[in-house]
Amino acid sequence: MKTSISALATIVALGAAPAMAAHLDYYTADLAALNGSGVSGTVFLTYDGPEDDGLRKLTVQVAARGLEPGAHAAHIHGFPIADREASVAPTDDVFMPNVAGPGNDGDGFTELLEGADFYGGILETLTGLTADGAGRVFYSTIFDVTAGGELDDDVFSLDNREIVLHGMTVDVAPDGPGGVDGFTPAPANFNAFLPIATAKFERATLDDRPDMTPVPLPAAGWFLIMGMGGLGAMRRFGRKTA
Ligand SMILES: [Cu+2]
Repeated sequence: MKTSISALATIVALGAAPAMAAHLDYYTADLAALNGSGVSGTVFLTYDGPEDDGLRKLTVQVAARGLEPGAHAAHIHGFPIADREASVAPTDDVFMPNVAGPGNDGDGFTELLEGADFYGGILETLTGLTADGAGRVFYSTIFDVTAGGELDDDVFSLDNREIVLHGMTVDVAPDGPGGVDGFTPAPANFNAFLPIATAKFERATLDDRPDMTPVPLPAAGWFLIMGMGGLGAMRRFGRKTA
C-alpha cells in the first residue's frame, strides 16, 4: 500500500540505491500540533550509514497538512551530545502553556524557547520547507553527515531527537521578548518561530515510510483553491506537488 510513491520519493529511493550493502536505519515521527495549529503529519528519516567509502547521509521526508500556506522554518532539534537527555514533545500534557512557572510565562503559548527545554536546540535546518495553497507539505531533503557534527554520536542515532515545524498567525502577541519569537506586529501577526508541531523520532522500518503522493483534493478543496486565485493558484499548486 506504500508502493505508490511519487517521483519525489522515487528520486530519494534512487539516491539511497547505491547503499545496497550499507546499513540503513529508519526513524519515524507522528507530528503533534502545538499552539492550536491543527498541523498533523508524518516525518520519516533514512540514515545511510558508513560504507567502505565512509560516506553517510540522512534523508528527511515530511508529509504534513494543516499549515498556513507559504514558507515555514523547520529543524531537527536535540540536546548536545555531551549533554544528551531524553527529549519530550512539549504537548499540553507535559507543558501547560497557561500555567506560569519556571521556563513558562503562562501566556497560553508554547513559545520557541519554552519548547526548547523539551526538544533542545537546532541541529539541522530543513531549508525550503513550504506549504502549498491547501496547507500541505510534501518535502524531502538529504543531509551529507559524513563529517559527523551535532547529529553524530558514538553510535550514530537520532534517538531523543525531534523535528519541530514553526510559523503561524496569532491573534495576540505572545509575552516575553518579542524579537526572540519573530513576532510581526499587526496586521501581519505572523510569528515565524512559534512552534506549530513537533515529534520525537522513533525507530522504524521501511514500511513506516509515508506515502508522499499528494492525494487529490476533494471537490470542495479545489473550489477553495480556485477561489484563492484561479489558474495562478492551480499552477503554483501543480508545481509544488510535482
Ligand atoms: Cu526549530
